[in-house]
Amino acid sequence: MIKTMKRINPKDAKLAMAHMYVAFIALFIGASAGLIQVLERTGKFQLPAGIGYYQVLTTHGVTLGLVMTTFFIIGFMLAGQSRTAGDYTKAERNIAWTGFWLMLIGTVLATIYILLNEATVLYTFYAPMMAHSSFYIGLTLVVVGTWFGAFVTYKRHRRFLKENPGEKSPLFSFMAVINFAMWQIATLGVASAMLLQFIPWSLGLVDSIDVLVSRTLFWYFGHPLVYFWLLPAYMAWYVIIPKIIGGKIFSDALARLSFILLLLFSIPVGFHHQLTEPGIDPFWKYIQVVLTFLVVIPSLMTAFSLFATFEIRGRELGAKGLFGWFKKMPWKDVRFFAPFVGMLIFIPGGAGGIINASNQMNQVVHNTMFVTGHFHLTVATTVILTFFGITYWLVPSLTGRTLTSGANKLGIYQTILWTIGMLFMSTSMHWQGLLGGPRRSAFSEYAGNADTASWIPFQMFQAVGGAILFIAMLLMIGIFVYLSFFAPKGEEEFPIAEEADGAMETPAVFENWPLWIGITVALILFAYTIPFIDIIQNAPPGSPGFKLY
Ligand code: HAS
Repeated sequence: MIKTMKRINPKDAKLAMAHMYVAFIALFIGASAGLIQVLERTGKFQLPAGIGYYQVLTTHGVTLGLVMTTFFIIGFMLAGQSRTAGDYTKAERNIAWTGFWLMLIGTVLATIYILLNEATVLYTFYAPMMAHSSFYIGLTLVVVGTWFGAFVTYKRHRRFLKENPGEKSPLFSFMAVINFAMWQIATLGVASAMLLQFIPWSLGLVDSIDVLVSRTLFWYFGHPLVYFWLLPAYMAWYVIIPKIIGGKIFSDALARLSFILLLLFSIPVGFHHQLTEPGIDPFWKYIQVVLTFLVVIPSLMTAFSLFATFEIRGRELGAKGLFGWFKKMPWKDVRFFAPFVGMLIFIPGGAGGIINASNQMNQVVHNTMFVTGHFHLTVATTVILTFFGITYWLVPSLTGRTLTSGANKLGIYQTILWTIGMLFMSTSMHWQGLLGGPRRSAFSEYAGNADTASWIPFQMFQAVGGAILFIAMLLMIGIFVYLSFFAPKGEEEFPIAEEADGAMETPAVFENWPLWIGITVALILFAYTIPFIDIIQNAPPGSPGFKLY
């Protein structure tokens, strides 16, 4: 039976909170690095003390893209599973703590080497740029640590099904299992690149690296990485938002189906990040572009489901017409407002993704600031605003405090500031990209070049956006600290919605894991086996590697 209590077991709460602390420290470091970057790109600001632009960019990408997201997501998923499927056992909790410590040790190790300027290889660590071996070992520990969290999640889900024969599993727990399954299958790619290529190469055990193999393994992981960020936001949209607006989940079956489709199609699509790379047969790029368009479908299903939830709730409250629901939503409740703005921004963010994925258009935008604009809308707005929306109730619920009306109001300001800052940043990034402005380029790379003068105004806009975002980040950190340590003691609801009456029954086949994992593996083998053999058979001599620092 699904638990209805408001708070979770204090020991599970402590575990989830440990992840949150690391996530918010990473947010502070990463967003501060972001401000420094946009200032450097105005050409009016010199980095002090010999700090390099690419070092700061690596800090920004790794702390936000890999550390902040991963810790937040695992903390959220563990808390949500404990809330919906029930407490973890002592053994399960110990496994999750082991994962947490491994991730933390790995993060500290990688961060030390980035700060020492010995791992200035950006968050995608493309070879032949070479980092200190400890950076790769650190990241590998982070990945291995996440597998412990995954294992606990599968175990708890299974235990629920065993303890409640014939009952449907909680939707949240089901979604957490899908997200971890996708992550685990995907991280096998990056883990093999680390263990078989980067670590031996950076230790000097081999003297060269096959660049295309390493990039292919990275992007086999890299696209599902972005869905690993997105799916927890979808969990909140499907399971939590309906409760916050006083409504119900439109359809449990539709939600599960969309997650299954995301599992199936999110991995065999990595080539859409490599469309301009020589060495990969265009036929297989074409196949993966087709699969990319298939992975858009579950997002459209999600949009449909959300509109249905909003409309049904709106009509219950007396709304009429297609968009009458709009006036009936709880706009003053930050738990709704922040994720809603995230959803809204996902409409242009998703459209940008479809542009990127379209082969011919990709030739125009690849490696330009357009792509940077795309991911500042998707991950840095849609996903992050949803994570902030979760923080407002999750943190007080875990720490035994309450979301006060003052903190709620500050949260609304925070959301508005973040959105304005990001609109400045990402609009100018998209535009600059269309004018050919390259991504990942320090001002000093093109300073004084007459052809590039047209980019400068956009970089000024990015600096304005970055400054607003920095203030918004400080505000968010302040709210987080307040909710963690200073808000009044009390009980904050952990909102979990129920399914609408009369919704279609959830087919039992959705719980058939060998089937879904089997199809996922088959699709991956189909999309990757032949081109991968081809890449290896026709490999040019390996690259010796170089350092950016
Ligand atoms: Fe992407 C590059 C294609 C989604 C993140 N992407 C990136 C990179 C990142 C990233 C980080 O095909 C850069 C990587 C790097 O460093 O090189 N992306 C896509 C496609 C989608 C997509 C097809 N991306 C995301 C998401 C991300 C993310 C999500 C993070 C969370 N992306 C690409 C491609 C590249 C790429 C190429 C490589 C480019 C290159 O050349 O390097 C799709 O999943 C998007 C589908 C989404 C939709 C939107 C559905 C809308 C919803 C909201 C409903 C709103 C409501 C409110 C209900 C179709 C669900 C409405 C209210 C009203 C009042 C109207």
